[in-house]
Amino acid sequence: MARPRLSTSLDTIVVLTGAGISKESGIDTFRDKDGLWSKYDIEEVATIQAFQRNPQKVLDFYNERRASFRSANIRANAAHHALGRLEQEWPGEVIVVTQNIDLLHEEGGSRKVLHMHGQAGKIRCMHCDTIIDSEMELSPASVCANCQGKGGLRPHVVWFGEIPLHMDEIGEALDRCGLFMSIGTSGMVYPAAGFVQQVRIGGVGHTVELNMEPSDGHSLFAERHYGPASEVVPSYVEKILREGW
Ligand code: BJW
Repeated sequence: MARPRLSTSLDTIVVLTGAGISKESGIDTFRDKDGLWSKYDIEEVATIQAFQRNPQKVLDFYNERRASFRSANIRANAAHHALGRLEQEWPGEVIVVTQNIDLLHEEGGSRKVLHMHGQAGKIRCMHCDTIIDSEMELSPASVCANCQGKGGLRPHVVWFGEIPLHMDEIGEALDRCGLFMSIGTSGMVYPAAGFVQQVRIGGVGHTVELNMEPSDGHSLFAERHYGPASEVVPSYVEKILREGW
């Protein structure tokens, strides 16, 4: 295993985020006690098989979820803003890799954001692969404006069994980063859960977990801090900007 080295100001920082960073903005997580998967069956709303079996049920789930993100109460919190500040003030590159489909990182000021599980504000046609920005409510009768096909429009999100987006770019960034931070993710969903191992085995980066509680893979991180994202993230960002890692 490569030994992490001390930071230099040109190091790339990769920040992986999960649902926990948006919890204090009013968006439910998945696997907490009150999370989405305590109310919905994953197999019925988050797989392509579910969509083929019962598209109305899957689209109802996503129509409601996508609409809820547009509520005026859903705003970036101090953790998103701290990462925006990190990108502005860190002399090297900062890449946010998010599993979240909301746009709160962008609202918090981050410009380099890779949405590996898609985006709530986009839809995709499975007939012609066209992806467009759209807030429209989808139904099995919705027609694609590009190919005129019916029944193929779906939210542009990544369900279980599908390949996450931007994987080549993410893999390359993990191999060369000086710091890998994992924020607000349970570490239960791959490939994101394996990023820390990739950094420790193949890269040179220091690894840090910031979460409400120890994640599944917490022991793989060299440094760990626990508490609400709105507190631990600004405080860790402050420390990095002051003295590195
Ligand atoms: C706070 C906080 C606060 C709370 N402050 N923290 C065995 C069988 C079948 C499949 C597999 C298998 N083993 C592995 C797989 C693959 C599968 C998988 O991982 N399954 C596991 C369940 C085992 N993965 C996939 O299928 C993925 N694709 C894939 O692997 O393709 C193959 C491939 C990969 C790479 C290259 C080539 C090929 C796709 C996964 C798609 C996941 N999709 C979803 C839905 C997205 C759309 C939507 O949002 O609706 O993504 S499911 C859901 O889980 C969502 C999330 O992004 C993802 C991760 O959840 P996250 O973000 O970690 O949330 P939680 O709720 O789990 O955790 C929240 C954390 O925050 C907790 O720790 C809290 O403590 C903390 N917290 N409040 C700080 N205030």
